[in-house]
Amino acid sequence: MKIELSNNKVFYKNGSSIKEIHPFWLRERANGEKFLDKKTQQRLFDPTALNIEIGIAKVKIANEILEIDFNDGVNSKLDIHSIAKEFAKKDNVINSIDKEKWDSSLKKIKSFEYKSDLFESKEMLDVLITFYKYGFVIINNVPTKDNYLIKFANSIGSVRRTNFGEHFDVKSKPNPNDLAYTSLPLAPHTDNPYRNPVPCIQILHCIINEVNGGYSTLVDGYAVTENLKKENPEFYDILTKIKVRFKFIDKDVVLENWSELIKLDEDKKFKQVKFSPRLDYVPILEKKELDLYYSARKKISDLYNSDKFRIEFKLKQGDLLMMDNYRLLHGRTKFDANEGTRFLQGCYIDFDSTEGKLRHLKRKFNL
Ligand SMILES: O=C(O)CCC(=O)C(=O)O
Ligand SMILES: [Fe+2]
Repeated sequence: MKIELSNNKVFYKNGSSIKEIHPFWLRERANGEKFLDKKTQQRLFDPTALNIEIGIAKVKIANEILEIDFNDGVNSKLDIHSIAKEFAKKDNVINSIDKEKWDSSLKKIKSFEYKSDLFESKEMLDVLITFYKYGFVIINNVPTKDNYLIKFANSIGSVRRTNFGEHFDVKSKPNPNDLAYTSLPLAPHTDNPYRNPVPCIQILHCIINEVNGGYSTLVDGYAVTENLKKENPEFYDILTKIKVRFKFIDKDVVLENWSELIKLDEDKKFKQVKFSPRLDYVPILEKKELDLYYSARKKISDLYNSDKFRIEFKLKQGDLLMMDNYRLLHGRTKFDANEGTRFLQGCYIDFDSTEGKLRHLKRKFNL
């Protein structure tokens, strides 16, 4: 990418293509202290109130700085590199971290040790990169007293409160309002598909684990759906098209959301999986279409539950598991509550928390 000038016009050259940059696009980026608040980098003027016919009176490039005099009297100096960065049309911080598909052959991924200054450290960047690569990360020895989980989550971003509260206690309880609060096994599922929007990231923090069972399980929904796309394109296709209804009922709330089991982005690439067969209601369709849908759902369920894709590990006291609820499925093996206490605390945060922290740390360490 190169910026070139000709006849008071600014062009960008990419390979053999040369295109003019709209003068108003450059004018909107006027960045002197009259135009941009130094601290917040927010505009001190409203570009929608300007005449969109504004043109360029004079322009030059010196020392990688594009200096423009606009014909409304404004002078602006723009860093060529910051203009070049704007030509990537997608977020280039998160998208530059390639997702690594994994299955049960995944060797132990890097786990991290908690320290009180973790959140502002370079290591935190590593924590977040691991999270974006694999869809989960584990941090050992996180303090377990006084709902420290909330402090932890709020040190990355902000806790997303739900009707379960700011956090929830995962232990076997009398009259549970969710099967998570029993000692039953939980097959791989994504959390809260009935919410709008669905919570992005789940954090589970092990406070006590005295039982023999109660292993945590994880499945990479990205790996499974890519496998399905290759092996059974017809199944993949229907699961990306039909919206099912997810529902959750409690005494003072009825939550409902419709969604495909495999959600794609605008480029038809993986965006999100939802899977919670205790909560989904398939719409009434032609019998033939339902034949295909039910076969497809059975197939993806078999894959999610197969030994080929599931990893299993035991969380010990202090371990904190942070997982992408749009990419991974999680569950647990059964346990016997008579053997002792198994107590996890959970909460949710959204992607703006981890993305915001990642960008902040990259800026802080000039990366
Ligand atoms: O008990 C567990 O390990 C997980 C429970 C669960 O699925 C949840 O809290 O969302
Ligand atoms: Fe769950």
